[in-house]
Amino acid sequence: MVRFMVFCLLALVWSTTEISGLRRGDFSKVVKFPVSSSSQFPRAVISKSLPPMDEFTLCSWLKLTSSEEREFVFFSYAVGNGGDSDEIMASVNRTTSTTELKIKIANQLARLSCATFTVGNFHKVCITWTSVKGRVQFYVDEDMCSAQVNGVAVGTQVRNGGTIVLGQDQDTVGGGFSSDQSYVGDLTQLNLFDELLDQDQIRRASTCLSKTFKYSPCCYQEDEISGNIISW
Ligand SMILES: [Ca+2]
Repeated sequence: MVRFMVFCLLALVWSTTEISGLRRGDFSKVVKFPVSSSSQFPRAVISKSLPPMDEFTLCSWLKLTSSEEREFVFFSYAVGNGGDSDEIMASVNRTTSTTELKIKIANQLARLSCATFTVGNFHKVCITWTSVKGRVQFYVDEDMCSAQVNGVAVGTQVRNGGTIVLGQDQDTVGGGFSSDQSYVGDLTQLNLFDELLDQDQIRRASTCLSKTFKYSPCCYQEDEISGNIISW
């Protein structure tokens, strides 16, 4: 399977912050997504396509710093145009009563309330999907959210040939952004695997087991596993 490293691919398109040269496990490089009134909206582009995948695990450390009640998209992989462009789209969605994690795969939505995800703290979020039964599982700080979702993109494959954008939703490939879906906060150590990780592997993915650093990204050192598709 093709392996490529995120530090080779990230091209920053807002401000002058330099995030090239990321090292695996380097949490000193945190991508910050400030509130912005720019028509571009804060975002970073990984200008490399993903391979076709019939299962995957996406992990990242997220610190949401806005308490607005809306959707905050942290990962978007778009293929094609228009309504079918959400090949993968992952977000945090806040309402008056809940904070949900959401993911769209092949334009099909899974959502689940995860009470342990709180605003203003770093949390490790992992989302797994397999085309078998279309099963989606959400993990916050290594614990699976209360339930799983089935029937999402059953028997399909995530297509290749698209573009990844961090911190924004793409309605078209590389564009179609809207301010009310922009991510506001910090993001680091994003890892993507083209396989279904189990709970023990989730624990070792994207670093950090130490209770001391439970809510800060930290390096899990030799037992850490990092994404074979995107590795940060
Ligand atoms: Ca949109």
